[in-house]
Amino acid sequence: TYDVALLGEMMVLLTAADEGPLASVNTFHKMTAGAETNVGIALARLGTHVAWASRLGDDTMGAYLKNVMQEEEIDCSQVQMMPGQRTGFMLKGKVAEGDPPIEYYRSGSAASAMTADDLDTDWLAQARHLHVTGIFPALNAGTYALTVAAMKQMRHAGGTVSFDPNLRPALWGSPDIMRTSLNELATLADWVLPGLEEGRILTGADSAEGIAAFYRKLGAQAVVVKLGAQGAFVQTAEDTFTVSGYPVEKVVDTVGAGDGFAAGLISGRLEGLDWQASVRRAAIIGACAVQVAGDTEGYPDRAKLAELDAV
Ligand code: KDG
Repeated sequence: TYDVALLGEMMVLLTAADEGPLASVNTFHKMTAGAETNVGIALARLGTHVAWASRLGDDTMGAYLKNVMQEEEIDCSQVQMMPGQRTGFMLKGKVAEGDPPIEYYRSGSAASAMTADDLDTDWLAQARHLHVTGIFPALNAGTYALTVAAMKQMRHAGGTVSFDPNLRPALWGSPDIMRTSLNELATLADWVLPGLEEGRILTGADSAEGIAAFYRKLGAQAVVVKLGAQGAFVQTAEDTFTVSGYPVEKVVDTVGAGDGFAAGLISGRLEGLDWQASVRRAAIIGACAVQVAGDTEGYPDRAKLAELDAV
């Protein structure tokens, strides 16, 4: 049995060593990307048992990614290496501030061909929780249907589902399709975790309060609106409050922070912490993630988390 089940595409991330337009950068560092697998890595570092279902190309990059996940002690028994297919990758620029430019090389990748037929309900039944982001379902109708089926199945089996909309306009056909599809997925989630700007785009509400009210009405048990350095706004059936941000010395790269945040929240809740303590843990891990160049190398283990939490 596992604590958390994940679906989603993992990619090789080539991150620029120097600032400047991607086309003129000569040196890239090889790392890993993928919102769902980032969450998995952050959870596993805390000792949460994670299982990941996906496909990789039967190529060098696929072997590299699978090895990374296994080294993080994530169960990959549902990861298929597809003969003759390719593993996706992406480029990420280096910036002095703000979000970095990214470029995808993922269309036609092995993971993007998954459909609802790939859902193994016995596998999913072994987990207590499913975490979903808006990225994998954005790839195409097949991955969307697979995501919906997994969310429905998890709730049917009595588990909980968290959902991070993770807006990626480049992956959706249009802003309207993006909004409608992501809000439909939100109706199948117990915990909805938008960023403030994402929530504004998806709901039309201006404030964190308005965004939380929108998703509570759609049936979410808890809505956590991420406010970046300001922390997070939380609304549950019982309570409404704000958790302050954890101090950061220098922001190096914001990508991966939302995934670390989700992992902190999920691990806290599954360990029986209350919402306040879980969101504080989420904010700590988000703060760790923004201080490094890659998505995942900042995620703390238990000892590091305890040290940071004591400050
Ligand atoms: O949340 C981080 C992800 O955005 C990053 O790892 C890449 O999955 C990714 C994507 O598709 O943008």
